[in-house]
Amino acid sequence: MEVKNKIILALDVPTTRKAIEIMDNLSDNLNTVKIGYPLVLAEGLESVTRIKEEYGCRVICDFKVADIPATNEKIADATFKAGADALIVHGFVGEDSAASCLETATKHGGEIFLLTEMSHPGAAQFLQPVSMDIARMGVKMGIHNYVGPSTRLDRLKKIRNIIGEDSFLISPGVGVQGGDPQDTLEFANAIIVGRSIYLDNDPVNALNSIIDSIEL
Ligand code: NUP
Repeated sequence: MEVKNKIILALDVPTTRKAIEIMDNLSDNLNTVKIGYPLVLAEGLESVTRIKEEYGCRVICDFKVADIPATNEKIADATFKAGADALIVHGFVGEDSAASCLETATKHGGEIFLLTEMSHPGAAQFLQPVSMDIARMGVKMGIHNYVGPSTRLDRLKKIRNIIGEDSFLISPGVGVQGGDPQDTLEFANAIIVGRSIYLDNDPVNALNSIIDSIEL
């Protein structure tokens, strides 16, 4: 997977219209976006289909899927039918639940990203003690793509060591949450950035500044 400028835009905006307005200005410098609950709960999975059709970009659906295998399969099926290229899946629910998403993704020619440790402070409360085990589980399952935190680079480095250099690691937490783009890219293949771009008065300039600050 080649992510243009190593930046994945998190489109956590309330309407498809707003997402389109942002993408009209930024799409030249991006080929991958992440769409999650904020947009899909407001506008439906059609928002995924629309963004995909309009810009031809890769769409990662951030639904942090965390249910029993039978329900995960239905969630994954609907997501890929809407046009998603990849789906972010929680690992803490266990191998069977993640495997259900992986199998469904493969059936559709799509991919999953396994979420290991999250970037917010609360991740230290319950998730952190098991996040490296989640990464190990992913390796055992043959999963290629992972999500890890840019807010704790010592932990991101450990995740990279577990999953190996050939795996693909994307990292949220850059900007508003405190992570640094270039430092994160020492361990991650691409960074996920949302508010630092779409809340800026000048999103084009905000994106360009991040691109300028990283070694591509
Ligand atoms: O651990 C995670 N942290 C995180 O921020 C896993 C995520 N998927 N995210 C998502 O990344 C979060 O939901 C948001 O869509 C994006 C980061 O956005 P921002 O902090 O750059 O605005």
